[in-house]
Amino acid sequence: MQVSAKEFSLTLSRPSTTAGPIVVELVNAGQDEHNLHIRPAAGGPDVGAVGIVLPGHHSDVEFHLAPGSYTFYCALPAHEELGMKATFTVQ
Ligand SMILES: [Cu+2]
Repeated sequence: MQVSAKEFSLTLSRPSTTAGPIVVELVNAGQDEHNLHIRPAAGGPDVGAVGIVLPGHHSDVEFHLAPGSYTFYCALPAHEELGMKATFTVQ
């Protein structure tokens, strides 16, 4: 799946997937640096992350997420509050 990041939103290519390995491609379509962190939607510590991607670049990371609902967000200061978050479900 692809996650497109810009100021200030995250757009997911799909809202859900079935359990199993998933490759997340973080594409920085904006003008600032962004990253992608994943935490359970109910809260708690991060279960995965894609490091900082520069504008115009992308990074692919494979995750193994247990079934559940997750929040994808940019962990740079204030970026989540400004709108860089989205919900993703693993069935
Ligand atoms: Cu960001």
